[in-house]
Amino acid sequence: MVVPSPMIRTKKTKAVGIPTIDLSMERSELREQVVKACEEYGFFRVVKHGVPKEVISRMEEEGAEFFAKPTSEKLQAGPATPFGYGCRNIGPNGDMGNLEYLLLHTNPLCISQRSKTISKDPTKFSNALNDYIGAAKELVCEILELVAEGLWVPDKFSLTNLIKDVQSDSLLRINHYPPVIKNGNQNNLKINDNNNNNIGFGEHSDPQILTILRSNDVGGLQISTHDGLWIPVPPDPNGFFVMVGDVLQVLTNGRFRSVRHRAMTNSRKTRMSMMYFAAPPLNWWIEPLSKMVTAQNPRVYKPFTWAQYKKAAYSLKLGDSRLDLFKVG
Ligand code: GA4
Repeated sequence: MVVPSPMIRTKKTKAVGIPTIDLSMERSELREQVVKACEEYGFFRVVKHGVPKEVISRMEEEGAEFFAKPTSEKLQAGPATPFGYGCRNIGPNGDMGNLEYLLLHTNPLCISQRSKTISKDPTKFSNALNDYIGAAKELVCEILELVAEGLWVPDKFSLTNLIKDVQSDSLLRINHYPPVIKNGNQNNLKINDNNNNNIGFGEHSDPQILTILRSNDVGGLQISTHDGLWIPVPPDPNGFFVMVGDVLQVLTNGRFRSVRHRAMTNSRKTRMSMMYFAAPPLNWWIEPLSKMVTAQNPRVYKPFTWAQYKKAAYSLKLGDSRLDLFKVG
């Protein structure tokens, strides 16, 4: 059973409901719902996910504590090239957003090193982070198992194996969007005086397999439907949002499509979101699962390693479409 979610009327007056999936429901129905949501939107919300509230709130508190620090202290955790504290600059090719963030590799060794520059109590910070990452990873595995079952892939662990490896290149990002007042003052961040100053983080898809997003109760996230309509996503601090990334598009030979999304700023409240990006180890090969390639659905993508894909992503702008570079023919 799909839990009814609020209907949202977009500017073009199409009413669209964000799929909401209750993870406590019966497995056979669950896998169908997950596959349907991945096909239709590449995006859904999960409720009754089993992640303890305390794991989420400890992470949220650590994030809030970090961003409340004076800029000079935050800068000690940066620059985010590629990991650490970043402010307004996104990636290496001139993309900008109205936000500050922490971008971290999920490897426990990297976390214990980084925590020293982020918190006065690095052990507390890294414990909160590791617990959150562990819970997000479990959630991803549960969803990927359901995907594999729902697509009748013979080995139901073929997708989860990609991220369970100790060498997995998964990342954690905490984004902090202070309120942006048009032509006025903004806490900490200088106003971006162009027409896009209500964009917090520009339109893009995530390169990885799956993203688990959680935010506080402040809206701002928008997703694009396959026919190009932008839908605002009502915030839900008790739920998680799941996004299909580029690699899952490849693995399903295009049956799922990675969701394009963006974050808008808000003029009154601070938004904080946390994303876990589930990725394989750098040297692992990615190609459409054999079950997904048939005479009717010939192979769309060439094989490539995650390192090759990452390199392509980092050589392009945030909103560029990188998947086209890996198409057959
Ligand atoms: C988008 C998803 C993740 O936030 C991210 C981003 C990364 C970055 O901020 O450094 C990228 C962006 C993201 C895709 C294209 C490249 C790389 C910025 C950019 C211009 C951490 C990721 O893995 O890819």
